[in-house]
Amino acid sequence: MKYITNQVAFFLLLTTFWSCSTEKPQAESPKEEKPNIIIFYVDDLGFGDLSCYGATAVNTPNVDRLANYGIRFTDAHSSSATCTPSRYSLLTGNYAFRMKAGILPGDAPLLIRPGTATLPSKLKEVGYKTAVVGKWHLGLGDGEVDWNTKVSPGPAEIGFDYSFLLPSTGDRVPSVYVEDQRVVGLKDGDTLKVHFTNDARNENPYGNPTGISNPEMLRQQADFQHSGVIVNGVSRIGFMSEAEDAWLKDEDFPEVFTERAESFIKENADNPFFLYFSFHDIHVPRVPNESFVGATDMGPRGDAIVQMDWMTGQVMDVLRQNGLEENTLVIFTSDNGPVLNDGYQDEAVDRLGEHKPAGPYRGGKYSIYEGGHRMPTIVYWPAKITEAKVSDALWNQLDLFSSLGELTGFAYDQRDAIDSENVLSAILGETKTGRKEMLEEAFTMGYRKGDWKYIAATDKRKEWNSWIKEIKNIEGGLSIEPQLYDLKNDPGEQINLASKFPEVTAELDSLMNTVINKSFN
Ligand code: NG6
Ligand code: CA
Repeated sequence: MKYITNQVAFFLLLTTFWSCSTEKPQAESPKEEKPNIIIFYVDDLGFGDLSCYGATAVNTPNVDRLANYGIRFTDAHSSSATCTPSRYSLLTGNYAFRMKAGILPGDAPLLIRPGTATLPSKLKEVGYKTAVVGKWHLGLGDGEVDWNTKVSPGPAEIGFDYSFLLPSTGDRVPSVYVEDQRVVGLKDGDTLKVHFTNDARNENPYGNPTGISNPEMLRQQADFQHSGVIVNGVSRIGFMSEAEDAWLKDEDFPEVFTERAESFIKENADNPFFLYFSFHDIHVPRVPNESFVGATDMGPRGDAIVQMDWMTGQVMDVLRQNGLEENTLVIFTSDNGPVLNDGYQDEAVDRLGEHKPAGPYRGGKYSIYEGGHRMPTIVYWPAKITEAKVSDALWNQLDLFSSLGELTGFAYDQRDAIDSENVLSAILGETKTGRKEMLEEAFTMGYRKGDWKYIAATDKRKEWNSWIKEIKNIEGGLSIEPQLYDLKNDPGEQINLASKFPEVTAELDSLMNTVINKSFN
């Protein structure tokens, strides 16, 4: 796409909506080969943020189409309520607490060590070509990275044949693209300098404009953490200087990422491929392409959802045009729950209206409550899933490791992915029975058994809990009292039954500790 005008965009949206709601996936001749696999991984998209999950203030026809012909899950989870831990689990089949992994800084070393069994490394063993396109946030290199040379280790060392990355997050330096572990657009003689700090009030070693020194240059005002170097009129976390031609422009994301996905798909049309397509949207800073500005009444956050939906549609079109849609297993989901104010003043709070980003659930990003990790999740595969269903099967993204192992026949040692359960039949909608039990992790631990939800008491991070309530209006769920909820009758986790059912509380605590104490390979 070159930049399109608002009117054309609106027309496209309308026609896409029309074609999406009526057009059935084309029946191509079924293939015996292994299916291609695409994971669409949205950033910070909440349970209530899609029209197929009940949103009315935003329209997501391309994603809805996947739900209209696939399985729409109502109790599928990310392993955590923030980005890095969820991504770590998705790719390894293990909870992030086993690696003590939290939100990574922009200059963190590669979190998943070379030699670790990962989804892409295992899929490679059974003949897949593998790629990651989009946000990474799993660290790169071994520390003290020189961004002017090849950065290793990185995705290639943990199983990806091709990588095109936003290396950390849109709000963290380095604000550049990294393709096959080299910064894109560096010219001879350029020296990109990157200095990461979480507090922009620290001294900028490069002396170039920051949100602190030059707030008048900003398109969105930001908090102290996000007031570092100004890139494309938006301040970021950390400092960066020189090689400005390589600096990214947020508005280009939709075109840049979908083009890279398109090339990878076309190049691998004749062999099975695995594409981990990881959106920047709808994380902050939310600076959608002008084609999507005004697509909703909710401001940049709503418009970024529409942009994400458009990108999904573009990638699906490429599949269709290349006769690959029938035998591609598409998994669409998100890494953690929604947040409105995540450091920038982008009107997300003021223009929210009646929209409920977490749907009926309590909490959001950062939260152990269901809003933190119960994710909108859709599975679509025309060759195998022939009837649309809504499923309340309980499963976790870290189950994809074992489940896709079962599907594609890769061998794995359960000690490498000790938390991953094979729930393939639930994922494909053949049964509505998924996991019976599940650990939940988000700054504390919780445990699900059937409809019971337990949250362990903790006396840690009290200040953090009050801070996210005060600043972000998100309930983290940390409490010095144990919590027990009956999700069937109380999905919004309002009535704490821990003292009424002490034996259930004790049982779930003990089950939770059994999982925590499992030993890693
Ligand atoms: C936090 C950032 C937030 C976001 C988050 C990571 C605050 C004040 N700041 O440190 O803006 O970048 O890290 O988000 O909360 S994630 O989706 O990548 O985990
Ligand atoms: Ca996230």
